[in-house]
Amino acid sequence: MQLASELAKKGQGKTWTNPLVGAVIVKNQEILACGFHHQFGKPHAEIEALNQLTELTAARGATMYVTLEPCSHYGKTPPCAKKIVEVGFSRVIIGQLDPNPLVAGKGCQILRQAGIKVEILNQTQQLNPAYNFFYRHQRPWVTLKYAMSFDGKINAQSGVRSILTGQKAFLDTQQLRAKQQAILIGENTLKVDDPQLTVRLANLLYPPVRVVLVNDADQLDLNLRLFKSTAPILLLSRKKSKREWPPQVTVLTDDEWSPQKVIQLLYQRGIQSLLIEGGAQIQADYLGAGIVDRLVIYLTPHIFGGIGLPAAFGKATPNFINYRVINQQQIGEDFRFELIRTKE
Ligand code: AOF
Ligand code: ZN
Repeated sequence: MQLASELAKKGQGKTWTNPLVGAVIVKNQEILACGFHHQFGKPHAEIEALNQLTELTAARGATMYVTLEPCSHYGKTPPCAKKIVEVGFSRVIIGQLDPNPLVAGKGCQILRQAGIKVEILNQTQQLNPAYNFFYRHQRPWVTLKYAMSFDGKINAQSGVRSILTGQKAFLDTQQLRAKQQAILIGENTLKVDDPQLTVRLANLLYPPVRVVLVNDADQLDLNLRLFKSTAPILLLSRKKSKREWPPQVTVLTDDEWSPQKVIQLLYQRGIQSLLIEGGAQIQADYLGAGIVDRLVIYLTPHIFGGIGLPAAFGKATPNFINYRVINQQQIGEDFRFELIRTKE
């Protein structure tokens, strides 16, 4: 199962909206074949492994280790569970059940009904945290990320972009972004920081959708760096747009884009993970609404001093739920804290 999990990770960044899945075929304590899900729309891990065999008969009586319950539905590909039965496996060891209601236990049922021994280990959930969360809670898995000085400021000067963290922390945030399907910021951050919100370290097949909450999309300066990249952009505007937009831009209008409304919209669009990157007002709104599942905080050894500089949260967050630190480490000059809710 460990090998199957390692294989699964090779699909990182290419399988959304599908999960990362790996499979290993074993007979007489010998590995006959391995496979993983390479890309959305391509064959599933189990089929990739079977395709490595010169003769399918070699797998008769064998054991399949697979990180996710084999599927039971006709999607882009026919059901893997049926194929496993057809080939004549005697045992299937499964990392976790599939939370996707299309499958959810039906894959196991097909296998068991055919007399195949099925074991569920419940140990591969961490491969696909967002995928699992999305189906369990019917909304994306939300991470809130910010950097602040030792005296709790997120900017060295009001209204001016400041780079707080060092190069190593920058690389770390790029890794974090690479695993997200959407990134959210507010209009103020867009104007002050002029961020690209792209993943520069890897050429991703599905770069995160850059979501920006704005008052009036038509007032935005098209020279902003956001518009220079072809990664998708979703502008959630309060005023209707009459502008011609570049092809990567979608504009949606509503009188009020509350956190709940935004999260619901992203859910409907199949977005399984969201990273909130500022600023102070949005951070407070989303934390206050109780929809932040994880916090990633970079603490940088500067003291800016003075009063009136923006703090990490623009207002009190009365619904603040308890979070606990699950990981802390030094990254170059900076310190990184990862927190999750005490209760889900
Ligand atoms: C994968 N890879 O290796 C396994 C999956 O549209 P389809 O046919 O590709 O079906 C996608 C669903 O199949 C996916 O959401 C998950 O429930 C199930 N199993 N998916 O992409 C795999 N075993
Ligand atoms: Zn399948």
